Amino acid sequence: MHEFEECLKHSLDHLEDSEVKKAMLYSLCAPGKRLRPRMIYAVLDAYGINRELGDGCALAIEMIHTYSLIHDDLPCMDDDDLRRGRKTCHKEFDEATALLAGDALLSEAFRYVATSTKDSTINNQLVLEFVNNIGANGMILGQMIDLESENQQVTIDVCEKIDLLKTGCLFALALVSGCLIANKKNDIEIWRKIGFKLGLAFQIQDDCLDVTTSEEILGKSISDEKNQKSTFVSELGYDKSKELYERYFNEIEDDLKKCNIHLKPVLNIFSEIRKRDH
Ligand code: GRG
Repeated sequence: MHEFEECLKHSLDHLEDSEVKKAMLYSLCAPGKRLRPRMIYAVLDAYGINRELGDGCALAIEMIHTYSLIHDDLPCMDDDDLRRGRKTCHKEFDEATALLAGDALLSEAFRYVATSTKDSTINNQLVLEFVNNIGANGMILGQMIDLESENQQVTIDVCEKIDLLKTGCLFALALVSGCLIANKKNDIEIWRKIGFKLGLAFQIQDDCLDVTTSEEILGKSISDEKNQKSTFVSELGYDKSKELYERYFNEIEDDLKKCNIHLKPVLNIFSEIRKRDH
């Protein structure tokens, strides 16, 4: 992933120097796990396709993920101070610059998606997948329902919907993008299903980590309790939540084994996620 870090560092070289560019790079190059780009590369590896073909979408999805984190941390959302082991973007710069940095990362992402392969039909399909998964039927809708649920006790079904939209959509998008770039259209819906289940498992695991792990290790503020948000752990308890996400991880492995691909690269990243401590 060393090369990907270099790609990230240079991904905004075409922009004029400015405070907003500084803020974009500050958040983009902060030490994240790069899970979504790595999922794209893992799907390409699984089909034996050259990884470099995934660079455009890998940069784009990390930009979109970073934009969502910058906005999620703003005072009008979760109002957090710590992200990826550093001060949040609005604490390091200011609110207006952080808002613009998020907006600009979203815009720049589409430069990379629209030009990601040599095949314009595939590029168009990728753009639509991005829009569907990150927009007001996807990640944004998840954030809206999440904000509306603050200070209220919501059902497990609502918690599940929020997690599928906020986290599952980007995971599904990463896996489906890899599949589209590999030109394996018949497999798209299998990857989508795996991505959503993985997002749900990841988010329930995140709720569990929030109660067992410190902010120092997580590298982010833990604000669900402060913001009175219902989570799987608050509704089901820790043990049942852990049982549930372990069951989802097992089901994901079973689903994967049904695919006619070289499993190792994808299993590796999924088992790394399963074992994570932050
Ligand atoms: C347009 C105002 C506006 C908002 C955008 C904020 C937002 C919509 C959506 C929020 C999405 C969000 C923050 C979901 C949580 C997703 C999540 C699991 C984040 C942590 O992912 P990791 O652990 O983080 O992969 P790193 O830092 O390792 O990349």
